[in-house]
Parts: sequence; C-alpha cells; structure tokens
Amino acid sequence: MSNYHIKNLEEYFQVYRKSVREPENFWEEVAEEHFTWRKKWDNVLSWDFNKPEVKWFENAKLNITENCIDRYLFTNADRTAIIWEPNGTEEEAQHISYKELHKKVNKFANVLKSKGIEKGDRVCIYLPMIPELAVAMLACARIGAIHSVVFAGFSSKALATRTNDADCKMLITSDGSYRGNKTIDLKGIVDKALEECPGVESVLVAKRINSDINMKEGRDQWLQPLLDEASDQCEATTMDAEDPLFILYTSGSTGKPKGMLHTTAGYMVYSAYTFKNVFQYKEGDVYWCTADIGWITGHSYILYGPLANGATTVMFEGVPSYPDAGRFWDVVEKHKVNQFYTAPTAIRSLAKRNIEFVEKHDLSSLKVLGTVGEPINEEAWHWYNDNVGKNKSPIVDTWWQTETGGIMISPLPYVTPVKPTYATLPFPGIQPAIMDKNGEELSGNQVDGRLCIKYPWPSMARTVWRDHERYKTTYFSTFKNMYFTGDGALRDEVGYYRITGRVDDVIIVSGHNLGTAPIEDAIDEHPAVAESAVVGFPHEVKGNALYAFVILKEVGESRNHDNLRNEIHQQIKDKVGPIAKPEKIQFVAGLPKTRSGKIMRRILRKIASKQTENLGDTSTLLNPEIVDEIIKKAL
Ligand code: 6R9
Repeated sequence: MSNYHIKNLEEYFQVYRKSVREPENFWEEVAEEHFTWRKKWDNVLSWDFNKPEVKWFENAKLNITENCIDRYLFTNADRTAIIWEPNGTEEEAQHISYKELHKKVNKFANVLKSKGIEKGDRVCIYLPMIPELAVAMLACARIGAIHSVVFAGFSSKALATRTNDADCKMLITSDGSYRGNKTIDLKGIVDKALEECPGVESVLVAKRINSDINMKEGRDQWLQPLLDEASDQCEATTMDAEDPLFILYTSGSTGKPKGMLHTTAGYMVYSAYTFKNVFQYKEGDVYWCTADIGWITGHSYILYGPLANGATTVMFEGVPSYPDAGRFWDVVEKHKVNQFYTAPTAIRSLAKRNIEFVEKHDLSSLKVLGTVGEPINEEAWHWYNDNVGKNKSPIVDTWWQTETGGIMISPLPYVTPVKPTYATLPFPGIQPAIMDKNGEELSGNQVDGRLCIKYPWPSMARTVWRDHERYKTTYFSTFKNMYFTGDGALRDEVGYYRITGRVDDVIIVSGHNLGTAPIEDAIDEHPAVAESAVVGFPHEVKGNALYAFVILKEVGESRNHDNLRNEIHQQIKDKVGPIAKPEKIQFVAGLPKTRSGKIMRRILRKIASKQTENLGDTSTLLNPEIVDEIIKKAL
C-alpha cells in the first residue's frame, strides 16, 4: 500500500496507526516514495523538546525547486503550473507552464546572484499577488537564499521592523499594486521603510501599474531589464535538509512579530503530502487557494505544496468584491476550478450579499471546498456547503498555524465523514493531546482543554529567527515535553476535534470554562446578525463576564435593539446554556481585524474592560478606524 495517497477511511486509520507506532519508518517511506534527493538522509529524526531541537532527514541533500519544477520537465513540461488571474476582468489571465516557470526562476536566480546574493542571505519580498512573487521565492530557494515575504498590505513601519529583524540584504518590490478599484503606491511605502533599514543594499522593482516612482541611484533597479539579459540556466544549489528555506513573521501576544524559521526537507515533504491528501488532488485538476502568498497558507498551499505535486495552482491578484461580489465564482467558472480553499471571513462577507452573485455562475467543476484561519461558525459552514458546494463537495476545515508549516487536523474529502465546525481527525504523523490547566493530558473522548502536539512532525518551525529563547518559552514551556499551540480544543464522543479558539479567548465565567466559538455560533445564527465576537472582562461576582460585539446585517439595523438583545440572549440560552449569557451586547459596524481576517480580540478585551488608553500596536489592522468608533459607543 502506498503511504502517499490515502483513498478511504480504512486506509486512513491504517496509515495513521503506522505513523504513530513507527513514525520514522512511516516518514522515511513517504520521503522516499515521492521526492527527488541528491543524497538520502543518514537519520530520519532526532529531537528534544526541552532544548528544543528537532532535525528531520539529517544530512540529506536536495533542492526544493528541483522537486517543484525540474522533475516535471521530463514528463509534463507543458502542463500549466500557475494560472495567474489579474485584479481586473479586462486583463487576460496568464498560464505559466512548468517549462516557462523553470526559465523564469532560473533567470531571476541569476539576477539575484549578479547582485551578490549568496546561500544563507536574507531577501525581503514585498510584492502584490503577481507572478513575480512566486518566481522570486523560488529563485531564492534555487540558490539557497532565505526569503522573508512581507504581506504587501503592511505599513512601512511593519515592513521596516521585519526587514531589520531578518537583516535582509535585498528587497524585491513593485512600483505599485491593484486592489479592486484602488491602486497602492508600494514603492512609496518601501522608500519610507528603507529610511530605517541601513542593511538593505539593493532593491529590485517589478513594473505593475506603470506609475511614476522614485528610483534611488545605486540602490534601486527595474527588474525586467535585468531578467531580459540573464541566462535561463541556473544550476540549483545543493541544500542540506535542515538548511533554512524561509522566514515568515507571525504576530504574537506582544507587539514584536516572531520570525518563524522553516527548513528545507521536512517542510517540503509535509506541505506536499498534506496538499495531496487534504485536497485529494488528481492529475489535471485545477486548484485555487484565495489566500495571499504573504501568509503561510499561500506559502504552503499556493506555492510549495501544489508545485511539489506537479499541480496547476491559481494565483489571484484581486479581491472577492471586485468588480462585484460574484468574482470568486466567476473565477471558479472561468478556470473550471476543482478544489477551492478560502477563509471563513471571506465566506461570511459573501454570504451577506445577494445569493444571485453565486447562483448565476456554473460551479459544477468543484469537488472539494476548504476553509482555514479561524473557527468557522455553523451558519457560514452551511451557507458554503449549500450554496457553493451544492451539498456535494465535502468541506475540509483545516486547522494549522504559521508555526506548523502545514495542515495538522482536517478531514480528508471523500474519506473522513465531515461534521460542521469540526476539523475532525489528525493528519498521519500528528499526535494531538488535550491538556487540562494543571498540565495533565486528558485521555479518552468528550474532553476539552488546551491543544498540544506531543511528537515532532517534519514541517514544524525550528526556531524564532535569532530568538531561540522566545521559541522555547512560547511553545515548549507551558506543558512539559509538548508543543503548545495556544489554541483550545475539544474532542467529541467519536474522537473528532473542534478548535474552540485561541486559549487567550477561553473565558472563565463563574468557574465555567467557556470557549468563544460556540457562543459566537449561537449569536450568528440569529437571522439579523452578520458576525460577532465575544470577549471576557473582569466582573465582581462572576470573576469574568461576557461582552458581545455584534455586527447586524442590513435588515437588522432598523430593528429595536432591546428586542434584538433579548432574542440573542434566548438563542444563547438554548444553544449553549444560561451561563453563557453576555452581560453586555454592543451593536457595531465592524470588528477590528488583522489583514489575514482574524479578529483582534486583544483590542476588544481592552475596550470591554475600559482600558483604552494603551491599545498597543494597531497599525497592522485592516480597519484601524473602527476601533475609535467602537470605543465611542462602548457600553
Ligand atoms: C494557517 C493559519 C493560526 C491560528 C491558529 C488558530 C486559527 C487556523 C483554523 C483556526 C479554527 C481552523 N486557526 N485555522 N481555528 N479552525 N480551521 O491560519 O496560520 O495565521 O499562523 O494562524 O489561526 O487559532 O492557532 P496563522
């Protein structure tokens, strides 16, 4: 039996059992079966969660771009690797074959070399969702440079902090970017950031919007003329399995972002293996993940995972609402997308719009739907299932993190029976544990607590860039000998997992441990409610009480707020229990969100407890203006 592609539930259980009983044999077989190595490993795994130190496939030699590109040149050179769908519908999509991608990456890699970039150097990439972004990342990987992609919606301040933290020698950007009907002056943001980044020696600029920009002599150069002149042959550098592949920043509970470091072989094996199984990708399928490559979801499941499987992956430059709220479904129809992967926040915003935006498109190509990024509430799950999947495409609710590199808990479509809002079962090789507050593992089913992972997996981040101590304290110090995820989870009567939200969201009300997700679910099911967020605040009697921030759909806005509050209370009482009744319900126009769509509860908690003088860094919010508005009307 092949370990690489799991086709039914019985096989899943067999493979899973093997992955726990003989993890090293299991991963060795996966790695041997499906990848190209210049030299095989001497040792599959060595680990110590106390140091912490984890090494996979020690002393193996490889280059990830040979696995993502070169090996397909013999068999499938003309197959489309990337379909690029531009922001505007008037511009044509591009189809980049494996052969063309090979040339583009080699040329770009030669340009990097000509600018003095060497193995181990850090290159910051601050680009919109244009093909150059994918090519730049692969070009770094080809020569062993470490890419640090910064989402091109971040401010100059956020860009400068990340560029300096990783000590980047070079920055790759574009003149500007398109986002719906707006253009953004990216190069202006870069210029401002670089005033604070003395270490950056050169800047390469891709042309996207043909704007008039400032080019600094001796530092800035247009990319295209350099590419035109470069050779399209570039030997891939031999990398060690544990050589760094990239740094990607994730925000922590404190202001300073953490540069999570991922290494080469383990990341490649795990992102490819999970892609194949979570999306049940078959040769010839067209796969689309709507994330931005600036997030881990884009790294693992737009770029590396799909390409390492020889897949066709869609890269979308635009936004779901432009030119109208049917754009996602228009793209699905146009490119006959088979697997579609998006975030609950996008689903909720589209569910608020007229259903005709969905219904007028032919979505019959879809076979698998996915979600990622936050707990999906029941109402959004059903909307997605009924209207997009037409009750025939399984939804994979995939739980994972920047730190985990790949999907950890998820159904496999057509294999694992799904259950709304449940991430269901761990992926082979993943050993979850649910811990109580005293640090004891809870055995058996029908338990809830803090989610940990008790055994290493190949794509785990190896450290926080230049701050190993922070890596240790954040992930390996709360529970002995465990990786602590920071999330709460429950395991139901059949062993399915549901993620209940960040543990800092767990609120203890009168001694009851309440996760925010089920309460928000109950609120969201009220027909007038579009979205909600529940946080705790100190209460004299109960210890903590609940404060709900609720966005109404247009239809609900004109309704009497007191009546609505009563109805919402009733709904919570019925669905969760009277203990979960919020002390306060504030109707708001929006919720503070990160650029990847996660609600910034830290801010809501401060508002709820009336500590608004010191809100911390709000510059990475998508909608900072909403904060003042909420404060003004706080109860
Ligand atoms: C991939 C990604 C990680 C945090 C994670 C959790 C939340 C992600 C989820 C989910 C419930 C899911 N999260 N997927 N919660 N159900 N399917 O999002 O990485 O940006 O690092 O965020 O997102 O709280 O700990 P990242």
